[in-house]
Amino acid sequence: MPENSIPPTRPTIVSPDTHRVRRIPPGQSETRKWPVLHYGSVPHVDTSAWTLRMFGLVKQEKQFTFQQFSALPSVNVQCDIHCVTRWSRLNNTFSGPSTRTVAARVDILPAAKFVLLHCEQGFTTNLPLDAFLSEDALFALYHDNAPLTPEHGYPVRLVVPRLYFWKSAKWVRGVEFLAEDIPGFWEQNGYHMHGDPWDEERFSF
Ligand SMILES: Nc1nc2c(c(=O)[nH]1)N[C@H]1C(S)=C(S)[C@@H](COP(=O)(O)O)O[C@H]1N2
Ligand SMILES: [Mo]
Repeated sequence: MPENSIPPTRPTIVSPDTHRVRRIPPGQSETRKWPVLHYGSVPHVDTSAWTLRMFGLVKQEKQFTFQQFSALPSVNVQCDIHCVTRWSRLNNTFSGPSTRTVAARVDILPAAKFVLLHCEQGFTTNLPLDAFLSEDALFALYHDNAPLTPEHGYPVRLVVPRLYFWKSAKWVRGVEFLAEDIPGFWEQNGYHMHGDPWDEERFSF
């Protein structure tokens, strides 16, 4: 892009849940702050060594460098987020390539029905492929027009607004396409395999 050209505007996707009359799911309370929540420590990620690997049930594996990934067409997603620890934060804008844009860069085999996200330091989380590919799901590089901070997932995190926020993997490094649903980190510790906040799918027991 020439230096003085206007940056391309990103299309805005409004998460369908923001149109609900009551936007706070059952058992949740609204917070204006943005709490930080994760297992372990905040990784230091060097974008010159960063890659995103797409593997598993795909015709051919694909790996993006950070430069390639951040050049993908981006969207803004306006959405609400809901942590299973009972806070909800309304009216967030996340920006980055949609999961559909990223997934379109590989041929996903028909047998693939689930994904497992792989993150720095071995964190994983699982979700159905159709939830991963929902219209308001993206790989976010920005929140409210500022780059993600290290504690919120810099350089790239997943955001799937219509599932509990633990599915929104921070510091993501890989997407594995699977025929069977394999429990990720929190899911192995009793959290729900699906995690719909409107049905309070908090735990799997
Ligand atoms: N890599 C990684 N991603 C993660 C987690 C984690 O432990 N590691 N925790 C999840 C949980 S439980 C929540 S609620 C959100 C919190 O994101 P935030 O700290 O940006 O609010 O990140 C999710 N993504
Ligand atoms: Mo969470």
